Amino acid sequence: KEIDFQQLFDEKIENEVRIEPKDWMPDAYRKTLVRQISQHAHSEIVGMLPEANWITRAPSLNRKKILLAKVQDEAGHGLYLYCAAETLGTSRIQTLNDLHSGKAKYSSIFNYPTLTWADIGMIGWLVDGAAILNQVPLCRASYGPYARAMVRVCKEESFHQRQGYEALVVLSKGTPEQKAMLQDAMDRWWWPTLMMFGPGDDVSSNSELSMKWRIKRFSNDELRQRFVDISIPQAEYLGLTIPDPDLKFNDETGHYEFGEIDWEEFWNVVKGNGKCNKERLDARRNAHENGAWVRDAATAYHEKRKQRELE
Ligand code: FAQ
Repeated sequence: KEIDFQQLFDEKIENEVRIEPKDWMPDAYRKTLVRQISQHAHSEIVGMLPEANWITRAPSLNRKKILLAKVQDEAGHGLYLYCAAETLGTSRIQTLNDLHSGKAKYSSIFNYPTLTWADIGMIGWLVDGAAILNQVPLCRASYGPYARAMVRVCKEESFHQRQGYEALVVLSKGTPEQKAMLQDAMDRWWWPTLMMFGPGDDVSSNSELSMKWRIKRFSNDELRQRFVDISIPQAEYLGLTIPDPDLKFNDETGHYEFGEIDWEEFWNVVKGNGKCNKERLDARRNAHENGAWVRDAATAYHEKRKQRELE
């Protein structure tokens, strides 16, 4: 009897059995996973840049050590995720070429500049906070290598978020200048962080299939709402004003209602016209070109060893 691979796949999804690299899967499932995982990997790698900008200027040796460790963690997440994408049959070099040519997307958030030390705390608190909310459900994604990678990534992101919030608590108890710096960072990062969750559900083109295939478990708007509900009390503890005149708590629903997101700004950044898109891609291309000698040396070493084994 002929095996119905599609049916087998559907049953696995239905019964929460993980799909593994050598299993049969629909082409569109493979394609959307390659899309999401590679975008995610690029975000981790490009995401190192705004923070790396402050490693040399961290206010103490201790802060520098923490920031170095965090940025290294992000590199690890990126490499983990490139490996997960490779299990779907893509080559690393193709994935990287797509980033360097500007074809591939990465998270809009990393196209904003880090102007002050408070921005580094904001990235930890808000950006890593948003990343955790989005990624904890991905630990249950239907594709095994992606879901397993997310477990470790989320543990590390939790530490990142804590260190960011702690740095902001210190600023919130500081001088008037430090408090003003904190508020200024909040004013610049709040809205772009809400955009990280992606377009509204009505225009989120990939959501329907990703939810059906149990890659995504919650919609963009659901996660964004959860983020707002969690973050407002934390912002209040820091003594911050939320830069949204329309924000109000709805007693009936138990949720915060918030103002309209500037979607024009979001799509503009996604299309490559944000404040730092060019700078970020230039930095990645330069890093790749400057690292060519390492790849060449590794290849030459490998060839030499192979030759020796033959002799
Ligand atoms: N930026 O149909 P949907 C981190 C695109 S965390 C740019 O809703 P989907 C940690 C989307 O790709 C950040 N583009 O898409 C860290 C699609 O275009 P396409 C990374 C965006 O996939 C912290 C189109 O819009 N996290 O790096 C964005 O169902 C601190 C339509 O959107 C992840 O990648 C955006 N914000 O939902 C590192 C998590 N949003 O591909 C360093 C995994 C949407 O059709 C420092 N990814 N687009 O051409 C996901 O969960 C999903 O892919 C979403 C988007 C939720 C991001």
